[in-house]
Amino acid sequence: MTKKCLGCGALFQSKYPDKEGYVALNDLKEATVCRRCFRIKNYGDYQVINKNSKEYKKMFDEVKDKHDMILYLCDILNLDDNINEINDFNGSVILVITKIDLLPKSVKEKKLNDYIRKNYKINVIDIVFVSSKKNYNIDLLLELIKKHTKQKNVYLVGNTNAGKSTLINALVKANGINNKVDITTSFLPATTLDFIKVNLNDNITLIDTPGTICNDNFLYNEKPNVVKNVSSKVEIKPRTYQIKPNESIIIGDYARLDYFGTEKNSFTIYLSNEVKVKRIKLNTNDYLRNLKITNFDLEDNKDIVISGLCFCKITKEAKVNVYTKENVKVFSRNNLI
Ligand SMILES: Nc1nc2c(ncn2[C@@H]2O[C@H](COP(=O)(O)OP(=O)(O)OP(=O)(O)O)[C@@H](O)[C@H]2O)c(=O)[nH]1
Ligand SMILES: [Mg+2]
Repeated sequence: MTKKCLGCGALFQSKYPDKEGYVALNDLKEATVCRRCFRIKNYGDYQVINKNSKEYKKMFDEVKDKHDMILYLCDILNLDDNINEINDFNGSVILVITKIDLLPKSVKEKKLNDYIRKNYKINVIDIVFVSSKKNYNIDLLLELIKKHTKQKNVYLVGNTNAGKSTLINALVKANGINNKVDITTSFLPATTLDFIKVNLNDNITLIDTPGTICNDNFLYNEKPNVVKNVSSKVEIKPRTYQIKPNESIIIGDYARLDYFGTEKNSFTIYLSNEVKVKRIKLNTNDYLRNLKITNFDLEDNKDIVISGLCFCKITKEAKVNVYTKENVKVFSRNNLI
């Protein structure tokens, strides 16, 4: 009988140590997780599995065609137009905004809810803001799932790292029936490799899916030590700068914002607390100016978002040049906060 890894969903195999699902032949009978999951869970060690992004896309498209309940997860720090793809799903969708513990507590859920409803035209049963880490709104989501699930299956979809596997572990724990579930989670992309079915109760099965890989996200092009550095683990302390015309903000070794305005402006950066930010006079140096440039001519109350790295709230109208690595998506949107 073919066995699947309970941590990542990969089929077990004993032939190729570098490929997904590897378990040494001697351990095959007893093993519940593959060697990669065992190492992530026990040593925080991570083995990158090179899976073709087409394979992920195929799995995602498969779920789009289903008429089951869908939980579409979006990390609050990664909110962008991609969530409009919710309307492509045949099933009924609950939008779950994750990692809400990373925003300052002063940010009101109602305001975020109104923002999403106003800025994205999505067809959802509800929007729920959760933190699996702080067990926030997990019971509320559990109730909604039980209330709206008509067929047995509930699929969790969304970008890689959105927190799907962490949320399933939290939902199952909160439900209190099946307490052996421990899907592998990690701060690096592409942790879950195949569908993983978890029975919530006799009527509902939660199905974890491998996250979509967006190659234009800062995180997906960086080495593990950089990903670790820029991934927020605790509440972000926003950093506000009163910027004068012809000043620049340097974000770690990753991005630069040059400000060309006519008057003083306020820039508030939401970024991992571990990344250093410096303000300099524009012409002090050319650091990071060799990177891709994106020009913005913004009205007042806009955010500049560097996908996967940070967002910067700018109060007044502004001309800003942003420098980032070539394939990273940079865009503006209305102020989220
Ligand atoms: N601060 C915070 N971090 C979270 C929360 N939920 C998940 N994370 C972290 O986010 C990272 C990704 O979580 P996963 O559950 O592995 O994400 P995933 O969506 O299953 O990712 P893939 O399997 O790659 O598709 C891990 O480092 C988690 O600890 C949360 O509520 N708050
Ligand atoms: Mg996962």
